[in-house]
Amino acid sequence: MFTYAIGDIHGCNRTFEKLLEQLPLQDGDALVLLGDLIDRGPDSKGVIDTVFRLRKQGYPVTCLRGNHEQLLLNSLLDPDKMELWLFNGGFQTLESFGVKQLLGIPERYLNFFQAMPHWFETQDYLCVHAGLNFSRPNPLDEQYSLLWIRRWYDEIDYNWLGKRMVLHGHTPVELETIQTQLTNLPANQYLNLDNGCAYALRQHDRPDLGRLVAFCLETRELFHQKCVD
Ligand SMILES: [Mn+2]
Repeated sequence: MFTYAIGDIHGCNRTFEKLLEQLPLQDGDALVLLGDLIDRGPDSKGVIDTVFRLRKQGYPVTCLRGNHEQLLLNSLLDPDKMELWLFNGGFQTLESFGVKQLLGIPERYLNFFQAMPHWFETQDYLCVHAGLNFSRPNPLDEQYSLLWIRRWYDEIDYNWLGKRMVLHGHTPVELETIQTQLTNLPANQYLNLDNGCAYALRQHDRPDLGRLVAFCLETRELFHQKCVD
């Protein structure tokens, strides 16, 4: 039985489905999505529907909360936060649901967002969206950093971390960086799986980005799919 972790999908459901086709998924295998399933890309609703389909097929799919899901949830509680979410890709998410307002999104999807955990742990791995604030006695207590932190590698408290390896997304890096981090995984104990899939959708000067990345926790094999959305 294998577990596959997948980086930030950002509404790129066609790419997500193509990546899934590449994975040798078998009964009993599990998936961990590292957050930011929604926003920016064209089909956030479709991404959640793909998760629902996989679960129906019997695959346990853990969907971590990313800062983008948190922006959506914040807007639900406080309409003043709405603009920030909309301008960070929330418009595209509403569009994918064919609605103009957040409350137009069907309840089962809102319940899905509300239920997303901030982190997930296996025997060997700690999975988070962005990273950890190691200045805290228990870095898992600081939800803000789990969703937003960048450049935390120099602060890692290896006494606290023990033998666990951290898998995360949130900060797009080149495929080459991901491969180097994989080589150094036993020593450094961190691996970023975000190659900025949604960057392929907009004008940018980062041709080294634009793929969705998956990683098998047991075999340590990397899979990647160029954005087709
Ligand atoms: Mn993020």
